Formats: sequence, C-alpha cells, structure tokens
Amino acid sequence: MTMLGKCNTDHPAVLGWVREMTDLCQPDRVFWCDGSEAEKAALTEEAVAQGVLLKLNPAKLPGCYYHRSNPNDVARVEQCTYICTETQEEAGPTNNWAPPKEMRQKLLAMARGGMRGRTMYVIPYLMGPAGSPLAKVGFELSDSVYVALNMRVMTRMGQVAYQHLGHGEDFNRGLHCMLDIHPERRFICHFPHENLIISVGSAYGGNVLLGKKCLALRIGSYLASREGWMAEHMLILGVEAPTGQKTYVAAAFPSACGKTNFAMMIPPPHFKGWKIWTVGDDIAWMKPGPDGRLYAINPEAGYFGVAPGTNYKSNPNAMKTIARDTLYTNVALTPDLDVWWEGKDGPPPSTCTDWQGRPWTPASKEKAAHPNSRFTAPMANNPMLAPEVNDPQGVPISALIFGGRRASTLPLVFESFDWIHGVFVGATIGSETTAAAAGTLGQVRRDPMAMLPFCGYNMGDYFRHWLRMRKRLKYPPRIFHVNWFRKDAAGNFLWPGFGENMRVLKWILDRCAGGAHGHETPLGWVPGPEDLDLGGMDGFTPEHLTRALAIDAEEWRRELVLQEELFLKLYPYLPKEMIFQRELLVARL
Ligand code: GTP
Ligand code: SPV
Ligand code: MN
Repeated sequence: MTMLGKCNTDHPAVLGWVREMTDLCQPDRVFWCDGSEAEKAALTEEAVAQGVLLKLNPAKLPGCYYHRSNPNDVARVEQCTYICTETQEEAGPTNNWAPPKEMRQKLLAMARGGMRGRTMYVIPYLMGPAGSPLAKVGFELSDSVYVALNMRVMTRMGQVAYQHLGHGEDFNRGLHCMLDIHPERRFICHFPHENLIISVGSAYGGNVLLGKKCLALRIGSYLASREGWMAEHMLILGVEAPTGQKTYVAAAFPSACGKTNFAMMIPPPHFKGWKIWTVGDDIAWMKPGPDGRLYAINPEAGYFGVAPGTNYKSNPNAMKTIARDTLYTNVALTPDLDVWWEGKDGPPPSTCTDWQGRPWTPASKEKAAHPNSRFTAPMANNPMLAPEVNDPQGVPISALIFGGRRASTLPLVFESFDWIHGVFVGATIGSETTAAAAGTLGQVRRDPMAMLPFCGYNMGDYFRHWLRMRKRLKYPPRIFHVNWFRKDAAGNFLWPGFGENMRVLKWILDRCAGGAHGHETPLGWVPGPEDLDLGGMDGFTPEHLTRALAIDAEEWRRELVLQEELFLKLYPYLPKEMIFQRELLVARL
C-alpha cells in the first residue's frame, strides 16, 4: 500500500478517493498540491531535473519553461473521447458512447499498477471565482508533473478548493494516468452520473487538464442542463465606451477559430477611448440573475492558447501575457533559448530546433512549431484582465455571438431575428476543422454552438435546454453570427480581422442598444456597407465590405444541404422549433 504522504486534508471523501486510487495505481509517492509559490518552485525544479521542462532564457522570458509532448500526442483526440451514460440515447448521436460499468472496469484495469515508480500528484482545484454559486470543485489525480504545473495556472488550486467544498462531498473525481502514451491505449472518458473523469494514455492539453474541457464543458454541460444553467465554449469580454459604460458579450467559435484573439482584442486607434477587457478566453458558465439577465463567469484562471499566429500586431495583449511565467508546449526553440512559431513577429530565426527536437532552418519544408502548439499563462498577466473576473456573480451578457471558420457563404456578421432563431443559427454553425483536434484539417463540419466535441449529453436535448433558457430570461441576450475567415477567389481574407473586429463588435453593441441600422435578409439582420464604422481603415473601402457581407443564393442552397446532414443525424431528438426554423429559412431563401 502506498503511503499517502504529507497530506493537507482530513476530508473523508477526498481521502477515501485518493486511498482507493493509490491502491489501484500504486505510485511510489503521493504529492498533495497546495498551489503555493514554494510548491511551484519545487515542482518546476523536479520537472527540469526529469527533462520534462527546459528553462527558457530568463533575460528574455523570465519564469518561462519549454515542453515537448510526445509527437503522437499533440491535440485532443475526439475518437478516443467517450460519454459513458446508462443508455446510448443519453449521450446522443454526436458522442462516442460506452456503457459506464464496462468502460470503468476496462480503464481501471489499465490504470492498475500504472503509476509504479512514479509520483501521483493530488490536485485540488476550483473552477470559478471563490464564493461563486456556479463554482465547482475537482480533484485530479495525475502522474504528470506537467499536468500539476499547468493545472496550477489554469485553475484556482489548493486551499480555496477545500474551502468551497467544506464538509460536502460534491466534487469531481478525475484520474489521469499517462501509461505509455500510445494512441491505441488512449481514452478520455466521462461518467456524468458519477461526476467522474478517467483519462489514460495522453499527456496533452484538453485530454489531461481535466478541469478544462472534461469538467468545465462535458460534465459541466450535463450538470447545467439538470441545474438550469449553461456551460459553453465561449469567451467573455467587456467593452468599455469612452463614457466609462461597460457592456459584456460572450462568443462561441470552434477550437482555434479566434476566441483568445477576440477576447484580448485592442480596438483600432480610430476607436479613441474604447477599451476591451478580457473576462475569459475559452469557457463561460452562465446563469439567469435575479434581474432577468444572463450572468457569466469564467471558470478558468489562465489561458491555454494557440501560439502560431500570435504576434504584437495580431494580439499584443497575449504577447505581453506570455512574456513571463508561461509554459510553452510544442513551439520551436531558438539557440539562445527563446521560443518561435510561425506568425511570430520578425523574420524566422536562421536556425532553431523544431517542436520535435530536430534542427530547423527557414528552408525546411515542415513547420517549426506544431500548428496546435500552445502557451499556458496566468490570466493575471493580461494587462487588460477585467477586474470583474473574480466577481462571484459574474457579468451580465448583452449579446451572444456565434462564429465559424468559413472561406465562403457566411457573411461577416448578421443578427438573428429572435432567441429561437438565434438557437437555430448556433445549432447550424459550420466550421473548417483545425489542428486543435487530431484528424483531417480544413474540412467543413457542423459544430453546433462550437460544442460538438464538448457537449456531455444528447445534442438534441442540449438544443432543448437552450430553448428552455429563454423562458427564464426577462432580458435574453441578442444572438449574432460572425465570420472573420471569408476569402476571395485568390485565397485572401476578405476582412482584416483581429483588432478591426472592433468595428463589427461596435455594430453588435449598437444593435443591442436599439441603435444601429440593419436590413432584413433571409439569414437575419445584416448591416449595409455604410452601417459599419470604417474610419481610419487604409485601403479598405465600402466595396470591400460589400463583398464580406454578401449573401449568395447558390452558396446558400449548398449550405442548406450541409445543415440537413446534422439534422438527419439528430432527427429523433431534434426540438420541433429547429425543424420549423429550417423550414422558415428555406422559405425565405
Ligand atoms: P482554442 O484555444 O482552440 O479554443 O482556440 P481559439 O478559439 O481561442 O482561437 P485563437 O484565438 O487562438 O485563434 C486561432 C487562430 O486563428 C490563430 O492562429 C489566430 O491567429 C487566428 N485568428 C484569430 N482571430 C482571427 C481573425 O480575426 N482573423 C484571422 N484571419 N485569423 C484569426
Ligand atoms: C480547444 O481545443 O478548444 C482548446 C484546446 O481550447 S484544448 O484544451 O486542448 O481543448
Ligand atoms: Mn477551446
């Protein structure tokens, strides 16, 4: 029997779970994380000694470390991700399903003795601000020091979790065993009825930082549907007008489709006195408030963001955020121990080591950084972190924005006619697949509410839950759709994106305030080229904007067929409102 080590709790249920799992996994050592600075230093030292982390140049990147994952383990793996409910119907047609008893037995058998010779880190964490009625406690037991150090950044770790838990037993149990990091022995399994997650065979990102996609979205969405709130793959931002008035919006874009960038955007100089404050960059937990508005919290405490494409022009706040105390995974390493990735500022280094540790020069055919290489940085580093991020009640949301990565068909922006139509717009999002998940890139697929890989129950019931929420909101947010990624025939983006997205956001805010002009189209309300403020945009004319806003009937006929595929898959579970909305759209087109 493994000794439990220097344990920091006498909570019977926590001790029981740790005891049970140590007996099973048989680690040599159990390390109870407390989230302290001293602990961070000790774990970092340990990770460096093991070769898990490399200290980066302290003159350039103080407190930053470098990590390479196994090349077979660089992204989420949707084909290995399961929702284990009693019936397959509960998981629904968009999830992999396995019966809970069988799957649990199989995984526990895999984990048996799996930590021999290793350390089990007991990670107590809180998702959400301390004292928030929406906050949730989790305990992740992991044999990866990299996971312990990442969870420390991404969550509120340590005493705060025990405080929130009190004498209760309502916490998520998470077990993570690296095993031999083999794709055939990789499973990320969710047991929503038991509030349990078991992840084996991976050591990367959303597969193993169990508070993030596993708890905050898959288990979270299941709990939310039962408890009357919403767990969404959404950024949250606050817009401050020159008058000081603040408005908050939340936006769902699929993985690697612009949430972090939008959440940290800096308005162009033309928008003098306007400020964007980041509340969250990936996940929103939302609940109706006593005033009938929808309130949102960010359950996370850090950013696990896409490195490629991040530079001082596209996302200066991110560059400042990751200048210190940041973990870099699968980026390229320069000879002076700095980091590099495709789309960083300046010319590429004349020589460096790529994400797999091989020599790289600008003449190399392959990318230096993996397209899904990431930074893990504390939100406290963000110069524009919204002070409200720690408000237990969250922030009131005026608009919900859906988006996808679409080279054609979807206009720059439109506003839905009402909540039910907005739910239909979210339910029919299409987006090109990205490097955030293993598999083919650039394939348009349906990704309802950007939750396809993250909805922990039947997608049809999830739509029903969205429709039900309307009845609980006196002032529901207005619902919009944006597309920053439309291209011309030559493959150039039709819209400059990044900070310029402020112009679209401003129209959205004005619509919410009952101001801006729009015209009715089959899709919804669309601004005319004169309705967006293009002030200070060099070389971008209303004609350019007209192309970005265009709705092409032929493209939309094809789009309807693509939408139909998802609806056929979900047909037995689809709320009738979705079918009516489809009919109305067909009729309008
Ligand atoms: P996840 O962390 O996977 O959920 O991704 P995300 O939604 O936060 O995406 P992120 O902001 O990291 O952006 C992903 C990629 O899209 C990066 O390479 C960005 O440079 C690029 N991107 C973001 N916003 C824009 C935009 O407005 N226009 C264009 N053209 N590219 C963008
Ligand atoms: C995503 O894929 O949406 C991410 C990265 O935010 S991961 O944590 O790997 O899920
Ligand atoms: Mn994400």
